[in-house]
Amino acid sequence: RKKDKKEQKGSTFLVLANRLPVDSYTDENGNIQWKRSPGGLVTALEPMLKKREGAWIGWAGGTSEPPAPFREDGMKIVPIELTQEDVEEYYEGFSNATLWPLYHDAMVTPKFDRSWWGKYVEVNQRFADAAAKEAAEGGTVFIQDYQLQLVPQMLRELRPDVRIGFFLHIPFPPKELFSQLPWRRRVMEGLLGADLIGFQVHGAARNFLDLTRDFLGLSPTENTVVAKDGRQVKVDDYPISISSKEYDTLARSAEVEKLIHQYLSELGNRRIILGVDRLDYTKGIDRRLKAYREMLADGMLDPEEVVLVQVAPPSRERVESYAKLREEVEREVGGINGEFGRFGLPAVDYIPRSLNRTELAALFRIADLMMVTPIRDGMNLVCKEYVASRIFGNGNLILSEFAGAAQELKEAWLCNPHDIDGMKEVVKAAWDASEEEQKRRMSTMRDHVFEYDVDRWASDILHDLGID
Ligand code: ADQ
Repeated sequence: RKKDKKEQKGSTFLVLANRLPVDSYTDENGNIQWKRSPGGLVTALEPMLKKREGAWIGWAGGTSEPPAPFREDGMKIVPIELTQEDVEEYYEGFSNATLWPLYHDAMVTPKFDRSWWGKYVEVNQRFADAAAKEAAEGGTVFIQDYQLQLVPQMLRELRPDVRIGFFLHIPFPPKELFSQLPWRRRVMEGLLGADLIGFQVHGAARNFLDLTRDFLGLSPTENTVVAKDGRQVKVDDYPISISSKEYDTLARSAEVEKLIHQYLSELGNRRIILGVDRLDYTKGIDRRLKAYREMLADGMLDPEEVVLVQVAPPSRERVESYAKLREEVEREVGGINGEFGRFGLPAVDYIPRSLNRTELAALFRIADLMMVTPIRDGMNLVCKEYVASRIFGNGNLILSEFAGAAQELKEAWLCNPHDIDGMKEVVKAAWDASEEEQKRRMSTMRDHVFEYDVDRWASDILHDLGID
């Protein structure tokens, strides 16, 4: 009863994200049940959601009518409905075929479609309305990512009493690219409705602040800008991270040990190069395969001694460029295996599905070289997971300069994925690195990843939002 009363007053801490932190499944009696989906963000925000009267507003996936709000794991879950058309225009369209490529260096041409924009506005308004209804007087609302950039302003208009934070998980582009967006001022103004805007890296925060001057005529300083209505908005970088200790513990577990034996016997007596990415054109999988193929062809690597394990679950398959990428990657893998594989021993072991954390931890532990080679990436958590899993303090992380994580993991073998020859040299150097050299680099990176874990990220950003 006490809870009901509290609920009527609304939530004092609200998270808004495109997706809910739960997935639905049908139990043995045919009823729909919910279980928490794995992910660092929900783990990091959980203490605050539990401490306060917490709620999470988001889309459950799918287009069937969502259930009424319910409680799960100590928080209130508020599902947002998306119709088929919403999914096509707001999500697959404006979010993933306009903003995603534009914010990642326009490496795939962004599509500017006016009806997609209209739907983006409409769905952002739906999220803002739901938050306005749900938030307690003077509460805090923490909005996530590029799908919801208009919500801060929309929510402020409805509820000037709440504190609003926004965090962008992907890069924020420089003026030269952002200028292409026909609705650029609307997006800037949308974001500026927040009290705090967080980015992954300093450069992204800088890009945003510069644009407040160029497009809105404001006068930003190092970390703040005063909006047109006189509010001070804090703009800073908050590099996101992982639950490092959890990964370390998992990597030492008996289940992982068991899988390691299994994998090693399946992969033969060869050293392992590993890639783990969502199948996305930003991740540089094609360049990695090209460099690997050339190294086999040049004799820099011997196919008897090496295998590339590439885990790449398909994502966003209904967006055209993703379907195309999948074909290209699969053709290249087939080509490499045709040329360099032997019966039962492929040169590339391609796994086109998602693995669970135990399986990933086992792969991280047996990978001599981990290749994280995005063309552009807001942060990239896979490289941090590799570092946290290297319980013996050795191993080689090859990391693109264009991942946000490269700002922190300076001891990695850094590379430019556009420079195939350069990348081959770096792989070769890492391949030949002594145990001592590996440990020197890895121990510094481990210290960093353990100190700056996702709990540290959450406490830093929530502290600056004024809730501790
Ligand atoms: P993503 O682009 O999805 O995230 P990333 O940070 O590397 O990229 O991965 C997120 C998670 O997915 C990781 O925990 C990883 O283990 C998992 N994952 C990746 N491949 C997997 C596989 N094959 N099987 C199972 N799990 C897999 C966006 C931004 C990033 C930013 C994050 C968080 O693009 O730059 O780091 O958000 O802010």
